[in-house]
Amino acid sequence: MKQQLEAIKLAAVEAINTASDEKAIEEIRVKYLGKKGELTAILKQMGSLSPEERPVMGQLVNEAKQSVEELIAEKKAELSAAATLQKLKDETIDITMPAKTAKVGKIHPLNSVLDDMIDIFQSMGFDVVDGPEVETDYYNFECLNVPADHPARDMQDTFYLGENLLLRTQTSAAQIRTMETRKPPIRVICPGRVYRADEVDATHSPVFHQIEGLVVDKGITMCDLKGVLEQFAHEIYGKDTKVKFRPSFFPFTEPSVEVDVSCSECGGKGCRVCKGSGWIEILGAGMVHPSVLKCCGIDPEEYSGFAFGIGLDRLTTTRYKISDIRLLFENDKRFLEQF
Ligand code: 2U9
Repeated sequence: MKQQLEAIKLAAVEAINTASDEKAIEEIRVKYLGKKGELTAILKQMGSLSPEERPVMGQLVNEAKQSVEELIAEKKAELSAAATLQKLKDETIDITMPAKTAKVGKIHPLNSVLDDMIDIFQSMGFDVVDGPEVETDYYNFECLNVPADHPARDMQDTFYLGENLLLRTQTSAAQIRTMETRKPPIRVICPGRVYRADEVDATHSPVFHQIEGLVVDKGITMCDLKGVLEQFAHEIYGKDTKVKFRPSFFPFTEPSVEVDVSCSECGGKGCRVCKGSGWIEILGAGMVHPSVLKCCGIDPEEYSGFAFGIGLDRLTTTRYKISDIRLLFENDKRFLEQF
């Protein structure tokens, strides 16, 4: 039995010395010291010994158990320290490595121009309103006094989604909805995406952006229209810019005007940008047609108003000297990163 004990102890010491990780050491503990372990089993054989041999053998087994326990504890501590060291080594940060640069997004050029425009109109007391891009024939055309035979209502020019549903061709519909829900005084701008069935080329896109404005109150005149739009043109193009109002026609405004500014490229002398005229057209506007006010439940005898529409895309391409409108919609990062 003594020899058997010696052999078990030797095998245990050998196994402990060669254990390579904490899992292996735990398996060794179970193999020798566990409930069914080899050293535990030897204690159970003590019953077969004489009463004189029993305490001697008992002491030897206990000593062997204790020394195996101590060796296991030492090896466990050693392996745990080695594992911690290895973990620290693996997690070491090389502070000499070049840092990963964070990619910072840029504001889209259309949004930069839009932000400036919103700032200008908000400083003049306008609220920003929003509306759906899918509209009904009623809000997009009928209530805006666009007659049934007007070319804009043609399938060739408008994207119809059903008999009465369409992709809005102007943001005016959102302002009709505003007039239905708010009482004058009304002073709103409505920026947004609009759609027309245009052929695509460097200056035309079937989706483009507008900012429309509407003012309705008692005693609003063409003077108010001129004052607001002149102020806007001076803020966008500079104080020395000349502003010209030309008579025009729109079904939803009467009288109607188109507004030109002196060409910022040549100062009005005439160049390639202004096609030799010295002027650049920037927006359309007019006094809201009485039929439009009536359609929204506003009495044209008591109230009057003016409205305007500005194309955002051409303003953006001229400001940043962008040669092709399609670049604004392609989301090519190499293009967008330049702004
Ligand atoms: C209501 C009544 C009238 C908005 C207006 C224009 C003139 C205009 C164009 C500018 C360039 C469209 O994007 S563009 O092609 N717009 O010329 N828009 S008056 O008139 C309104 C708006 C709302 C209730």
